[in-house]
Amino acid sequence: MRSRREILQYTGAALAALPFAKAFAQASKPEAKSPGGPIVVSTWNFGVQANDAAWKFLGHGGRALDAVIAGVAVPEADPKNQSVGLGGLPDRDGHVTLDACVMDENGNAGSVACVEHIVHVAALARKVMENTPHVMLVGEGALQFALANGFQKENLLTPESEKAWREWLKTAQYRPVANVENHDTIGMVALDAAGNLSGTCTTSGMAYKMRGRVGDSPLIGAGLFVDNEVGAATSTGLGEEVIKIVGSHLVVEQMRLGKSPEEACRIAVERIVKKHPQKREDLQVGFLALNKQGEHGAYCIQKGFQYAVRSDSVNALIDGKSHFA
Ligand code: SD4
Repeated sequence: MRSRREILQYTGAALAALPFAKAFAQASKPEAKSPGGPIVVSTWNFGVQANDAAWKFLGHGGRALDAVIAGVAVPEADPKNQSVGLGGLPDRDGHVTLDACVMDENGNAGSVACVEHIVHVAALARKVMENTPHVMLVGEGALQFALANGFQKENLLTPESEKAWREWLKTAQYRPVANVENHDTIGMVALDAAGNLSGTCTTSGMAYKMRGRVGDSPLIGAGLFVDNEVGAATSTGLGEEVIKIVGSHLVVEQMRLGKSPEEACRIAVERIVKKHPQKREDLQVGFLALNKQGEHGAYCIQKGFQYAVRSDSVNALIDGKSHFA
């Protein structure tokens, strides 16, 4: 099996050698030729490593739901990743609060928001889906539920994240910039060999947010939506804008109308851009979609959003097309 570094070298060299459009076409081509699963896609460059973990299930006929939960567990447990799980940047008062949700092939959904002290919140959202009559638990109640279900209580604020927060406190200016250098959130959607779709989205949310702030990531329809008849979509970026257009649901509904994954993502992005026609450094949103045929695509507001794809024939990191150059 290739190491992560080898994969990045391989994909980096392949993409560097080609103009963007051609690289995108090449990377997408095998999916178009032999549609179907298994395939997994996820947001940002840390998606490459996460997809590897998901592939351990998908590549052996495993269920998409198991694959996505295992996949995102990698960045959740990585203390160096300051936007997901352990080591996530805190809110402006110094608390690390996590959001996550999950949907399976039967349309079941689970979600947790503003949870403290628990690393694997995507798995926790799955527990909410499978073991409660509810869809969403938040805050203290979500923590209690986690502890009652065997999750360990941990301090999620690493010395590095605490240092970054203390540095931020000197000016305390809230600028929600999300791009490849400082991205947040892993959204992952997968199609398994049985032809079933599932997805999850997990994040520490916007760094230095207000206490109690919840973004799009744990909201079914905003940060994630899965419809096993059609496809699945997830989002990253400024959650407030995604919530206001119920973004991932919009993407899936556009695929239902026959749009390709990329076109569906573009329509959702343009819904947001229409409200903010001027390019703004602090406004990034990216959507990522996978349809029932195993075709994938993404679109974002401004350059810088990348997504990772893994199937039998592809292991690549792809630049999402953007509205603004
Ligand atoms: C949020 N959408 O909390 C998340 C953050 C994110 O890239 O994805 N940033 O709003």
